[in-house]
Amino acid sequence: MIQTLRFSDPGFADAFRKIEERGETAPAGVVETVQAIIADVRARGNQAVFDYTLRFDRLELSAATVEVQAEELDRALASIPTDSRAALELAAKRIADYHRKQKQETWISTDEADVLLGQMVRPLDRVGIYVPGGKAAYPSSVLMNAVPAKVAGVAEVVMVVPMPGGEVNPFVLAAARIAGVDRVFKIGGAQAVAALAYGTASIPKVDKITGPGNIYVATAKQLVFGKVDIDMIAGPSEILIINDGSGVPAHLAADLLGQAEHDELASSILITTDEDFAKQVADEVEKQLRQLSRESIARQSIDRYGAIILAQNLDEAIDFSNRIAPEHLELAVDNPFEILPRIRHAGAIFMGHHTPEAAGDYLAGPNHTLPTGGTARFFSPLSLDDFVKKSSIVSFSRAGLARLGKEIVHIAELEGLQAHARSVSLRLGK
Ligand code: HSO
Ligand code: ZN
Repeated sequence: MIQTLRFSDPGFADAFRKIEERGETAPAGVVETVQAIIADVRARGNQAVFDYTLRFDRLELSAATVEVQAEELDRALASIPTDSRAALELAAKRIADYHRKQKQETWISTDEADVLLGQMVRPLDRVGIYVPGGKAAYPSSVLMNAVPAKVAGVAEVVMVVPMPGGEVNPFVLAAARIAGVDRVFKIGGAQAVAALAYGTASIPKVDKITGPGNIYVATAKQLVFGKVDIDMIAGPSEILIINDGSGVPAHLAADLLGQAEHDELASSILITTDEDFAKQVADEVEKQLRQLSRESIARQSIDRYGAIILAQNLDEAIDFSNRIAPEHLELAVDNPFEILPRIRHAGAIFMGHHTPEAAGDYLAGPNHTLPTGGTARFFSPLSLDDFVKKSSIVSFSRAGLARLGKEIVHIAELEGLQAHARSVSLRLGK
């Protein structure tokens, strides 16, 4: 049964710490293992990647077979049911429309000192998208990463996806095709991240790596950061639902379980002001758990990291939410717009009784790659900004340099940098 807590419970702090600290410590040896794999891929390139793929994915690859051919992507797209294709295409379109609105334009303007200043926005040249195999092979994640990259104008989007034993989810390949992914490679794990970061004879070096992965992948991304950019370090995912006693308990129970079924380490919390409602949700969670094909995963998550918290009022619930900065926040209340202005930290906010998180996972439009583990305090959802970078533009006229030159020379001299000072004074003929 999902635990019910009150802030006044003596065990509250402990119960809550257990939830917050979940998944924080990587199993011993992961960093060393990943470091060794990265070093090996740097040293031996393709052959190291093929060796690890044989060892971890039981798949024998060569330069001739590591890449999924364009015809294979076309075949995957043709092989899926037409309604699956239509659903994925609708999602891709809505994701593209939303991210297009995030576009930042290049700007140039002249200031009061007659200096022309601007900012030029340019897409990254090449991006690598990591797509997990197995349990978490989600076509929706392919769309959420590749579509914004394409909307941003990234010239080449490269995807890596492990194919254990040669098997791959056809929907993942179909989604790649729909999103316009340019090249797909049958590799995964830390070796794939290393290959994307440093390049091998077969795998092109990228400028940025995005996408979710297991602890080895996350660690590898962390270790290659700086050599390439990465999106974020995602921890186990979570949902917080704020409720005022309005709505349908079964709906909120389903939302909690939607998070729980992702991962044993996921956390699903409902905070409500209504004790009777809390009981009904708890019963519903139990009932619906038994109907899930991923019952075992969801049950472990609910038992360890699920909770229903009884709040005295909505103020208390909002304070709590701001303290934990949840990845997903549902405002399952009668008037969500009334409390929205008081929400300070959350990855994505789902407003009202007709907005389940799942809508955002798939096709509302905003990205489902969100900051986890309280990092919504300072991180934002994956967005178009992740796929562009900016250059500053500076152009002085002679008059402009004359107007500001004295202060430039002054600061240069104050720093003891004579050539800096001279580069200005010589131009001004002094
Ligand atoms: N809720 C997940 C995303 C996802 N859900 C993919 C279903 N498929 C993390 O935000
Ligand atoms: Zn989800």
